[in-house]
Amino acid sequence: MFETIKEQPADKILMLMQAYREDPRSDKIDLGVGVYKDAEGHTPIMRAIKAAEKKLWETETTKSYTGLAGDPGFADAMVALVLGDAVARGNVAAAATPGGTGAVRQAFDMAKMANPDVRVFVSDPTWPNHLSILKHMKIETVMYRYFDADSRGVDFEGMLADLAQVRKGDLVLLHGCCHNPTGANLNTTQWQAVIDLLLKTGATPMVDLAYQGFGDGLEEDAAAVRMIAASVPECLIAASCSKNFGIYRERTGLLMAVAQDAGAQKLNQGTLNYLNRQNFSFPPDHGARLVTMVLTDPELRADWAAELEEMRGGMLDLRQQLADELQRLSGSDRFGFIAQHRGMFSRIGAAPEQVETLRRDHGVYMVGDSRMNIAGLNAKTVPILADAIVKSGV
Ligand code: PLP
Ligand code: TYF
Repeated sequence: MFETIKEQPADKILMLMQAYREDPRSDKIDLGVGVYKDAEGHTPIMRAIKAAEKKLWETETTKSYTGLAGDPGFADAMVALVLGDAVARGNVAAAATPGGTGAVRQAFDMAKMANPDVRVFVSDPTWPNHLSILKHMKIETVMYRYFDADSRGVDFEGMLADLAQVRKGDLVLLHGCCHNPTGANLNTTQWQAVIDLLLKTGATPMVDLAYQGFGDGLEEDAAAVRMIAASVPECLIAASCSKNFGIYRERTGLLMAVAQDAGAQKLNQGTLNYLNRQNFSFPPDHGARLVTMVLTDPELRADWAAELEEMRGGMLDLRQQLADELQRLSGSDRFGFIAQHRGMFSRIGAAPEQVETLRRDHGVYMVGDSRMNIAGLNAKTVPILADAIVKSGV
C-alpha cells in the first residue's frame, strides 16, 4: 500500500550537511546547519550540563514514567527562564515536548483544534520546518513580508501592512529573537506596534523561541516574548533548549499556553496533556531533567550562564570581524548588516548562483538562500570567507 505515497522532499539544510561531509577538501568551511561550534569547529557539551549529568547518574533512582506534561519542575524552571515575572505562573499551562520542533508541531495542533480553519501567518522567509509541518498538517499558511533584500534588515512597513489582514482565529508566528534564517530582528518600538495590531485584530500570537541567550543576552532575548505575554489575552510559546543548553540530541523543549485566568489555564493544560498523549504519551525526560538541575542549582546556573555568554560574545566578535574585513576588501559599508544581525544566522543576500560559486570554487557551505551560520567561522576563516564573498561578486 505504501507505493501510493509520493516521495517527500528532503530537508535542504540536512542535505547540505551530507554534501559537506562528502567534500574531500581540507580547507572547506561549514556555515550550514544551525549548530553552535567553537573555534575548533566542535559542538561542546556545556560544562554545567556535564556536571548535572554526573550528578544525575549518581542520584537518579528510577526511570519510571513522568507525567504526561513531563516533570513539573522543568516547566516551572523554563516558564521562569522564558517569562520571568511577566505573567502569573497560574495562568501558564506548559508541557515538555521532544525539542522545540515538538512544541511547534503541537502549537499548530492546538490552534487547529481550536479553529479547524485556522490560518497561520509566517514571516517570509521563515525556518523551512515551519512551512513543511504546516503543509503536512494541511493548515493554510499566509506569508507576511519580513526581510528587506536591500538593507538586509526588517521590512517593517511591509510586515505591518501584511499583518493588517489578520483576524480573530488566525495564528501569527513570530520568532522571539535571533530570526532564522535572516538574523534581522524587530526593535522594542516595532514589537509594540505588532502587539497593538494583535490587540486590535484579535489574532493569536505564537512565539518560537529557539535561541534565547544567543542574541543580546538571556533577559534581552526574552523581552519581546514577555511583552507579548503580558499584553495579549492569550498566546502560545514554543521554547527549545537545544541551542542554549547545547543538548540538541536530547530533544528538549516546552510548549506554553498563556491565558488570562486560572480557569482557562486548566483547560489549556488539559489540552497540552491530551496532545502529548496522542503523539507520544510521555515526553523525553533526560534533557529536561538536566535543564532543571542547571536552572535550579545556583552554581550550575551561574556557570551555564557564563558559558552561554562566552558563546554569544564569540559569535558577536566573529560578526564584527567579518563585517570589518568585508568593509576593508569591498571598500563599502554594504556588509555592515552582519554586525547588526543577531543570533547564529545572517542571510547575506547572495543569489543562488553565488552561493553555488562559493561552494564549488571556495569550499564555503551555506544554505541555498545564502543563510550562513556565524558559529561555523573562526579568526582564521573570517578573512578567507570575506575574500570568497567579494570574489563571488556578492
Ligand atoms: N525553531 C527554530 C526557528 C529553529 O531554528 C529550531 C532549530 O533547531 C527549532 C525551532 C527547534 O529546534 P529543536 O527541535 O532542535 O529544539
Ligand atoms: O535551521 C537550522 O539549521 C536548525 C537545525 O530539519 C535544524 O534549526 C535544521 C533542519 C531541521 C531541524 C533542525
